[in-house]
Amino acid sequence: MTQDEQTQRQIGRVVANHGRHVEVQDREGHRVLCRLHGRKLLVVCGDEVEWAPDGTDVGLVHAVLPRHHVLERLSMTGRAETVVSNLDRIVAVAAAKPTPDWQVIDRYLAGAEWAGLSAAIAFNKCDLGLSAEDDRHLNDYAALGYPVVRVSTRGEPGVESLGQVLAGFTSVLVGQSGTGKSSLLNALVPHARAVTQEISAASEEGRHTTTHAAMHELPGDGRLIDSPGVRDYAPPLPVPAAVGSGFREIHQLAAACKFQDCRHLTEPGCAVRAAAEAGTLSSRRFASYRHLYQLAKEFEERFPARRPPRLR
Ligand SMILES: Nc1nc2c(ncn2[C@@H]2O[C@H](COP(=O)(O)OP(=O)(O)O)[C@@H](O)[C@H]2O)c(=O)[nH]1
Ligand SMILES: [Mg+2]
Ligand SMILES: [Zn+2]
Repeated sequence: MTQDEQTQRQIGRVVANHGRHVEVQDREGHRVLCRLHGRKLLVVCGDEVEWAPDGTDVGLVHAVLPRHHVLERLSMTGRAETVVSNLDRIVAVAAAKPTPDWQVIDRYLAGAEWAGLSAAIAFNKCDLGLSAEDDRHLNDYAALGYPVVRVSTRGEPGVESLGQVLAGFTSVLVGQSGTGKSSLLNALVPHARAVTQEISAASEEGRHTTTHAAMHELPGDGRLIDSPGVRDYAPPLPVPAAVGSGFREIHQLAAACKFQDCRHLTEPGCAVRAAAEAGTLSSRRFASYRHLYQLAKEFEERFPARRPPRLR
């Protein structure tokens, strides 16, 4: 590296990721399109990077600085793939339409617990009404201590409550396609102009309009990342014995199980199963736990060399 290159290197933040190109925001808030130096460099939205102008309008990213909290997903090969980095909070978005998949929400929440990330839930499209069942699920999450907001980008109740949940944090919107993540971003950040799409009437499923993660500055304080929707999300799984720590109430109940290493499946004296039978633990949450436990077991058997993530 020449002296000249050295002095030109600066620290910036990746605010959009287009594959081999990324947009880096410099200290003055200007966005610069950059190429990645070397094929091995893996960069995600939210990364702090060392970059330098390379004499054209396009800059060059040389290195990624150490990341703190990250959102990861489990790949088909059992690996953890980083989706976005340097986060404070994930906001799981569900909506009156398409029909909510609460198991996916539970997987996001469990992943957040394992990763040491704070998590909130936004229920969008309340203008379409809120079923008694969805309302009950939302109340259950609020009782567990997760911030829950009911919002709409089309009229009442608006998005102010979500703005309050996001203030001062770097957050990412996650959840099924078509729940209105990009619309929420547009409502909160007037100049974001994220692309949104009609839900196809035939499948009731949103199509993936958002193709890459992008970060926006919230008015006031805080940053918000819109992410591509996923049909089926799973976080990197810890060893099966640690799966319970992704479910706050199960983690708490487990202290009263007869066996310290209780998996809450068939063991006698299981306080978790007893709570599910008595109705004090949501049977749906318990089902989500068992599902993730099985998945963790499967991955352990299929990928014995895999290193499960360390819990935070
Ligand atoms: N009725 C209603 N429709 C909404 C609301 N928010 C978004 N939509 C619609 O839902 C569809 C999917 O929105 P989009 O933001 O692309 O969802 P994303 O896939 O989660 O980013 C679009 O047709 C939006 O206009 C809302 O609050 N109420
Ligand atoms: Mg979108
Ligand atoms: Zn138990």
